[in-house]
Amino acid sequence: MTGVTGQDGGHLAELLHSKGYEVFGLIRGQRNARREALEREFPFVRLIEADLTDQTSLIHAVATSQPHEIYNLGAISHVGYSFRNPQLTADITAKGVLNLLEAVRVSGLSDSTRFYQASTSEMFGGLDYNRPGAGYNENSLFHPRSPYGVAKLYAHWIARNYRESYGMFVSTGILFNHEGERRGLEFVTRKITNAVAAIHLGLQDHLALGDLWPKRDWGYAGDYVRGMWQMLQHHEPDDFVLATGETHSIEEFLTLAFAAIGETDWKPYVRQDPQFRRPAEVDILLGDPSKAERVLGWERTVDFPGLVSLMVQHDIQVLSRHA
Ligand code: NAP
Ligand code: G4F
Repeated sequence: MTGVTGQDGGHLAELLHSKGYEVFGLIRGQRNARREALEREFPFVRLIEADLTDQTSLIHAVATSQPHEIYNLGAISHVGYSFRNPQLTADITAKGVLNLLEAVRVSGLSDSTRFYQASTSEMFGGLDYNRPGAGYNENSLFHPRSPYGVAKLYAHWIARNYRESYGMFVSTGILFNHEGERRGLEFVTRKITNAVAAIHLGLQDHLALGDLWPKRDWGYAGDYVRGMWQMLQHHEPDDFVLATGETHSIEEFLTLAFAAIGETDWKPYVRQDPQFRRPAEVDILLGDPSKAERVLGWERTVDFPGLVSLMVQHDIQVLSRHA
């Protein structure tokens, strides 16, 4: 897998290990603290040095691992960061996928390797004209609103193109936001739960955020990586939406997160800071996961209140150790 140091990479490494897989994870950069942390947490993952922008390293990684399944999770995945670094985002999040698909093809493994591409609900864009009432599904219109969304749309179509052109087993998962205890602190849910835990422990007195009205379809990452695995076990490659079918605003997330520490009003603790606003916003995301439920038997174990509570409790535990 690529992206083994990320949120989904951690959940997926655990899942594949529990199923008896030999797991190889691509890691970039020089030996550092992150690599050591990864080696401590997942001693069973065999690390290969490679970067999605470096074709030779990917060919080497494919030759070393001879993969039956590839999960391409590596990307610049933060939407705000992609506005500040659009070219880097194109190189990694878009062209990186092409580099990896080509590495498989030139290695002669097109017929034996199954490939999962991490597509995203950001490709839909959440604008009035393309917003279906029952939620976006696999046939909905795309209108990406960020350099990240545009790069992912290229990645999505090049993945589908390799399926159609070369008959490769390439499946795409169009995943709506998924969160949890491994979520990066730069994403809004974890930023909130980490701050709520810090406020509860007296380590912080407020939290600065951007716009609070956007709505997201938030699920639990552990459930979503199981869906990725199910896509590659299916008898044919396809495209699948994973979502909860519910959408909530950031204000609703704040209400539940502060309620978890006994605070009924979050407003005194939250300041708005324009630096966290984006040049173009995705107003509302709502997904329709009925195809994945019907065809793959995919199901979720964590609901929205359960997700918020799990994250706040986790962050209180982590911060208590350092308080
Ligand atoms: P994440 O925590 O941000 O992890 C991203 C991973 O990509 C990290 O392991 C990072 O490695 C790696 N990466 C970045 N640049 C790379 C490069 N040049 N070469 C190789 N690897 C590189 O993301 P996530 O939340 O786990 O998401 C996994 C994938 O699903 C991403 O592609 C994301 O865009 C997509 N997705 C996520 C969601 C969601 O809600 N989480 C929804 C839809 C789609 P470093 O540690 O070295 O930076
Ligand atoms: O947590 P976010 O940064 O996630 P976003 O932009 O929805 O993207 C995530 O989900 C996508 C799937 O739809 C993935 F493809 C992508 O890789 C990533 O995992 O922001 C959520 C909302 C946005 O409307 C943002 O403007 O929260 C708003 N927000 C308000 N204040 C903030 C903040 N977002 C962040 N990160 N930080 C803030 O302070």
